[in-house]
Amino acid sequence: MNRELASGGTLPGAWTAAWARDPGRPTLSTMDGATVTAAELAERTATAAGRYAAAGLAPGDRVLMSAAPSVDLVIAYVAALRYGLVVVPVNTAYTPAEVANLVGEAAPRLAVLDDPARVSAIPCATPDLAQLPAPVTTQLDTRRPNDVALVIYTSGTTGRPKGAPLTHANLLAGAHAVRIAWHWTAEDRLVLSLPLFHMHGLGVGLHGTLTTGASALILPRFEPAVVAQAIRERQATLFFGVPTMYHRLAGSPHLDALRGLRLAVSGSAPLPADLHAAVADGSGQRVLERYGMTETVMLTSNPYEGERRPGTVGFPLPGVSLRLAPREGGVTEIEVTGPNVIKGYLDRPDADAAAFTGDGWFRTGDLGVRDGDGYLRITGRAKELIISGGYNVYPREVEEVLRAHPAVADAAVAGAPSPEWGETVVAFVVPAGDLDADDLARWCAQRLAPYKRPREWRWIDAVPRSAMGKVLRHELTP
Ligand code: MCA
Ligand code: AMP
Repeated sequence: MNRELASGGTLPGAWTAAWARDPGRPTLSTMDGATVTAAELAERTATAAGRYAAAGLAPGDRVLMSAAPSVDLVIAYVAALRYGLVVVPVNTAYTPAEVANLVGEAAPRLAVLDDPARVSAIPCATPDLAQLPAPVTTQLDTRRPNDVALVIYTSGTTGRPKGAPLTHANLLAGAHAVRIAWHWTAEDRLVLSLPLFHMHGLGVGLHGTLTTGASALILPRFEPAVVAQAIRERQATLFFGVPTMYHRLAGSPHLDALRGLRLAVSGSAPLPADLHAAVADGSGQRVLERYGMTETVMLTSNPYEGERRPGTVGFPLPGVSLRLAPREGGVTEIEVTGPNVIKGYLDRPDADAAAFTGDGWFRTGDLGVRDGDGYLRITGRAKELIISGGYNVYPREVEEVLRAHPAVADAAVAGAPSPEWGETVVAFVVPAGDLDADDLARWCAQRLAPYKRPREWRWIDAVPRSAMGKVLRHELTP
């Protein structure tokens, strides 16, 4: 196996080495003309780390981060890792109740937020860390490869959220794997318009950029016109997006801008073959689809050189081993292992027992087959998950909110196909009294982030269930 993938190392170890190789190289920029060179990033992250130290945080402490992409956020994040903090990224769309739940689980010492009012139980700072004391000099870059860098919470089917602890070694292996596979070099310029609280934007976009010593143009949000302007004005070479972003680009007058890129990558949800074709027709860009997971960073990718086959996710990335394990009904589940894969969830032996095989492989919960040429095709999910616009919605979490409403006797949710979102959430409700969709929508709005809220409502007489009481989701027809 490639030494960089297996030997571990830490993210700051790789990043500071890249900065030292070329201190004058731009690493981060924004559309308003700000540029941060490698030397400036080294200095500004050292100063920010000094603020964490001055605030009394110690290496190993957790810091929750939930903010729109910005240079300040990147600096706060990189500084946290350099100081040895464990970052807990949280979706900015979460309601105060959802954030409070994660604060309870993760017990962070500090929250870094655009809007400090979103968290009340612990000290908060904005991404410029202005609320923290003046910096003190502190030790940096002392973490070991097997120390945890990130804890990302996923929900799933078992009530309490599960924390996926990603070590420096896991994340660095993931970054090197895509660097190698996609021929990423220090000359590349990525347009980064993904959120920085998920693996796609953070673990692929940002970590890949910093590990390679390349640069990223940080956009606060995805907008087709701005992405196109960024590609043209900055001669960008790379763009990474979820299928919804390609759908929006394809439906806009800006698709042609992708022509200027060296590589456009899609992931987080299936890229429909007709969308792949529409992007190719309108921009000449044959989007490279890849497959990954929070717990594993990236797993497979279509080839950089050679055929990028629509409807498939290609071949295992460097360092990743993949096998197809037979399941009931003649289907096969994708199981993986490699230096990129977490060793277990945080304090959740129940979740570990479900997610890992006896010989230590990770069960992805995704069903797949290899086609005649070995390309992996994802054919379905063994897990209960709806993916909307690249965001995960766990049916059980939404159902628990619906069932808690006093006028709901029972409820179930399912994903309905959507050309824009991939899937949208549809609720099937058994009323227990007078109830209308507006009431329920308001109830959900107080408790669930917008992307988790049902977009459509169906009233039914009974939720179809198995003898064990499990919702028979395939019998719900959206
Ligand atoms: C926003 N809305 C959504 C979503 N996003 N509804 C369903 N699904 C969504 N994903 C809501 C908004 O709150 C709003 O609701 C309405 O839809 C329209 O919002 P709009 O302004 O059009 O949306 P947007 O803010 O432009 O967001 C669309 C987006 C965003 C840019 C596609 O969803 C996004 O950034 N998605 C990327 C997610 C991502 O990075 N996933 C990676 C996970 P209302 O009308 O009620 O106000 S990591 C992963 O999956 C693995 C590791 C992997 O393989 O990558
Ligand atoms: P997350 O838990 O947010 O990391 O989401 C990971 C899940 O996203 C995977 O288990 C897959 O179900 C899905 N996923 C990621 N990339 C792809 C892809 N290219 N095609 C189909 N599903 C994908």
